[in-house]
Amino acid sequence: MIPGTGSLLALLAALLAGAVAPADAPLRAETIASAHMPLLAEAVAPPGAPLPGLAGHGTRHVVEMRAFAFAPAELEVEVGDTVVWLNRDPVPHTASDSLGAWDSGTLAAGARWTWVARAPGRVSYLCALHPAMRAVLTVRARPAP
Ligand SMILES: [Cu+2]
Repeated sequence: MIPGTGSLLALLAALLAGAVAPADAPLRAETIASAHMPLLAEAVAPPGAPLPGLAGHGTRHVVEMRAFAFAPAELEVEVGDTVVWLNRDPVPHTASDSLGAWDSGTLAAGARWTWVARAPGRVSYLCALHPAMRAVLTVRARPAP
């Protein structure tokens, strides 16, 4: 048997499983609580409850990790906005700034990680576990009132 064949098959099976996972699968409470820097309100939210935004502090954006890709792969937000990475795959992923400024840590299947944009800039990020998973995040300065 060729070494690595088993893990390749497992990866393929995981990909197929991810492709057919229901889009509206409910999040599990324990995965929400295990996110690295949860907003307090999110950490105590019951499973399936809508996530409260940061009241008066910008827009909430969601990036899904699905079928070994970030969706959307390009996202523009403003300073003060919140970005939530949500792992829809049956395997762990990370969202890791390629320059090392921020890192979600390992997000298990169904887990999410919330991050608030603090400064303008354009960064590429990737999954540290699957470096072919890449995306770009642009943070724009908030327009003067
Ligand atoms: Cu990954």
